[in-house]
Formats: sequence, structure tokens, C-alpha cells
Amino acid sequence: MKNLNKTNTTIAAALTVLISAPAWAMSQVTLTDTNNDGIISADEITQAREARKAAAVIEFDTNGDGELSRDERKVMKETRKTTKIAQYDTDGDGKLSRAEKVTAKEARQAALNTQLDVNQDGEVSDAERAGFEQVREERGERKGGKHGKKGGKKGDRQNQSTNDQ
Ligand SMILES: [Ca+2]
Ligand SMILES: [Ca+2]
Ligand SMILES: [Ca+2]
Repeated sequence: MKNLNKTNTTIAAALTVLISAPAWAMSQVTLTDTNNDGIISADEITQAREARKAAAVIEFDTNGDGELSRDERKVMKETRKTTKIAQYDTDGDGKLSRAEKVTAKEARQAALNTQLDVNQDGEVSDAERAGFEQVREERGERKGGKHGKKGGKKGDRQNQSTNDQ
């Protein structure tokens, strides 16, 4: 398995440059190739995100009004943080050191890559990544296009008009 691990690390490193902020969030979503066409499409990502949201509401909606209040969200965030620390706090000091955070980030990115690599050949091909890229761009645009700050592909990708593809 050494080679495979090495490949995954390489992919993770490559993707770290491509995908920055949303990666950790995405990796918590269970992506499924619902229609079995070999790629995780933007729609499938959206569905997975919605499903995760719905699950979060069920889990953290303590007063049962069907949505997450500010307090309930706070509990959710705390819970997730605690879970994350429990998972990656290798030296057991109850906090994540810089190195532990890096490990956590890499693990999440690797998890995301694994999910995007539908045919499991150890590489996230352009086709396999297309849906994720699409979602990322859409989200970036909605937020006023602040992506590209870090690791964006040489400046503005926004003029590319990849909306309908
Ligand atoms: Ca699909
Ligand atoms: Ca620690
Ligand atoms: Ca693949």
C-alpha cells in the first residue's frame, strides 16, 4: 500500500493548492455518485450538502422547531470542534497544535479526494473534479468572488463564464 499512499499524498498536496477554504467543509459531506455516471456532479454535491444540513438539523434542533437557532448552531459548532480535537489531538493535551491542525487538514483533504475519486484509481481526474470546481466557483461568486485570494489559478477565473457547461 506504500505506493498508493504516496499517490494520495501527492494528490492531496496538489489539491491543497487548488482548493483552499471549502475543502474541510466538503470533506465532511458524504458524496455519492447517485446516478452512477462515474463522477460526482455539482448536483450530487449539492444534494449531499443538503442531506448533511438536514441531518444536522435533526441532530441539533433541541427545541424541535425544525431549524437551528443561534444557540443550537453554537452547540453544533462546539460539538464538531470537540470531535475534531478528539480525532486529531495526538499528544492528548486537549488542543490542536499547529502540526496536529496540519494533519487534520490533510486528512480532510485526503478524505475529500477519496470521495471525488469515484473510480478509485488514486487520481482525481479533471472530470471527477469538475463538479466540485463548479460548486466552488458558484459559491465563490455568491460570496462576491473572494476566492482566488489564496492559490487561485493565476488571477481571475471569473471572466471565464463557465456557468453553463
Ligand atoms: Ca454522478
Ligand atoms: Ca494536542
Ligand atoms: Ca479517479
